[in-house]
Formats: sequence, C-alpha cells, structure tokens
Amino acid sequence: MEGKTEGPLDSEKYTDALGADTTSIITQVIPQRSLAPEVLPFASSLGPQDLALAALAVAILLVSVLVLFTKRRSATKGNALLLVGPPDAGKSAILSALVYKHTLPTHASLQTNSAFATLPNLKQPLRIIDVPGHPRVRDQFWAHLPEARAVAFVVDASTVSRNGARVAEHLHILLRALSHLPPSQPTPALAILAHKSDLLKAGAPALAASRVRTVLERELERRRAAAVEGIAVEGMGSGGDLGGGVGIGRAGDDAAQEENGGDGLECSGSGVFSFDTWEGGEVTFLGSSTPVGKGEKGDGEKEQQGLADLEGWLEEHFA
Ligand SMILES: Nc1nc2c(ncn2[C@@H]2O[C@H](COP(=O)(O)OP(=O)(O)O)[C@@H](O)[C@H]2O)c(=O)[nH]1
Ligand SMILES: [Mg+2]
Repeated sequence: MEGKTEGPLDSEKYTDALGADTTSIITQVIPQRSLAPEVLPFASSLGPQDLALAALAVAILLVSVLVLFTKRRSATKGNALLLVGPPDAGKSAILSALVYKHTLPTHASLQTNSAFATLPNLKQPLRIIDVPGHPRVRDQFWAHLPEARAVAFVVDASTVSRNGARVAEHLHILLRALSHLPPSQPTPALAILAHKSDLLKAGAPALAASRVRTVLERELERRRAAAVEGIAVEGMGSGGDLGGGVGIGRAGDDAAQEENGGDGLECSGSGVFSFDTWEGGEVTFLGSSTPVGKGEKGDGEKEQQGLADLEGWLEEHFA
C-alpha cells in the first residue's frame, strides 16, 4: 500500500470517505502513536461499519461452530447398557455374570448399580447400569437413558405367564419413554431378555424368548385396547403420567391399565400391538440364563451358553 509511509497525508485522503468525525479522531491519534501509520491505512480503509460487520461475522461464525459442536456431542450415542425390568428378574445376576464372569448371590436393591464388563470381541470395556425394578425406584432408568446405547428389559421367563400384566405394565413405561425421546437423542437398541431359561422344562433359550414375546404382546395389546376404549368412553387424552408407578400393586386390574395405557404402543398397519410393527423401533428377543449355585438343580453345562446370545447382541451394538 502506498499509504504506509505518508501518515498525515493519507489520513486526509481517507477523511473524505470517512467523514468529519473520524478524521478528527485520526488526526488526534496519529501524532501520539508511532504504530498508528502502519495500522491505520488498513483499518481505516475498511471503515467502522465494515469493521463492525466483520466482527459480527466472526461472532456468528464462532457461535455457529459452538452450536454445531454441542449439538454433535449431545447427538452422540451413549456408551452404556441399561438393565431394566421387574424385581427378581435377574438383572443383578446378569450384571455380575458379565462383569465378574460368575454369578454372585444377589439381594434386592433399591439402588442403581453400575460396573464395567470386558467382552472378548469389544475393544472398550462396556459400562452396565442395573436399575432396580421396584415401583418406587424403577423410574431412575429415565435419568440414565441419555447414557444408554442399548437397553435390555429383563423378564423372568419362568413366571411371565403368571405375571404378564405386571411385567407388561413395566415394559409399557419403557416403550413410552423410548418413543418420546427428544429428536436430538438417538434411540437406544432394545432387547427383551427372556431370562432364567434354565428353569423352563425344555430349557431352550429360544422357547423362553417366544414365550415371553407371546405373553407380553398379548398384555400390551390389552393395554392398548383398554386405553382406546377409555378415550372413546370418557373422551380423555391418552397417557399422562410418564412416571407410571400406579397400578403395579394391582396386577390384572383393568382400571389401572386404562389409567396408564395408550401412547407409546403405536403400531403401523391395523394398529393392533405387535413387536414387529411397533413404531418405536426394532425389538430383539433373546433367551438367557445365569443359574446360581444355590443348591438348586446342578445344570452346569447350560451355564456356559446362558449369556451367549446377549453377548452377541452386545457386540453387535457396541463394536
Ligand atoms: N434359575 C435361575 N435363577 C436365576 C437366574 N438369574 C437370576 N436368578 C436368581 O433370581 C433371583 C433374582 O436375581 P437378581 O439378579 O437379584 O434379580 P434383580 O432383582 O432383577 O436384580 C436370585 O435369587 C438369582 O439367584 C437364572 O438365569 N436362572
Ligand atoms: Mg437387582
């Protein structure tokens, strides 16, 4: 730039373009600062409005980069496996089998357990969160959903025929939660574990899985139908109480089912509930077992493959 050496002259030249106010500032500043002649020509060639615009542009750029970055972070998948399900289904037994490679005697807990498991085909240790199933504390799972890449709903396959309504009520809370996640949060993969498959006469995990599926599908359809009727009769909105909590003490109580029924069970096609057409995502059924040596039947051979299907599913989703 030619202006570099000729400070005063230059400032006069730019005066016309900048107007009287700026000129007076420039002439005041130049004599005092030796740096001024070098800085000024460029700065003044831009003009205060241009500078303000440039500053604004930089600010906008910074903000959008920040927004993009935080959005990315919140949209990244969680890294944990969440174990949920009714009390006594075997969640803590599964946690201890995966983490400690053997089943420790468990006791009913009202606190969430968390531990890291190493699986043969996973590079990273897998974080497992075991949320107790007691009605008073089972909603803690809600707080852990953002951390979950996968959720396993654990069901005692040996008692599901008897407890179907209660188990379905609990599962319904989870399905509702999964179908109401904010758009920024990726939906975790869902498996329903037909656990304690060793207690079934045939002992086959596949049989346990199909039994659990049949019972839960029937019970969830019952809940959905009850809710639809409820709306038609009473003209009330569906859902509400996301926390659930009501009704578990009254298994099989139709009124309780109506209270909680409805949303979260939406299915494509006829609308009748089935896991295949559930709009909330894919549901995988797996049989599993972690028999504990408590002086029961000593079915040692079955123990080895008890969690094989679960481990395969985990490797698929956490690889
Ligand atoms: N037979 C059998 N018993 C199991 C199995 N898994 C857990 N149990 C037993 O079921 C009971 C409840 O297990 P627990 O892990 O505490 O259930 P949680 O309440 O879901 O955490 C305990 O007595 C376990 O020993 C299994 O695969 N087979
Ligand atoms: Mg437990």
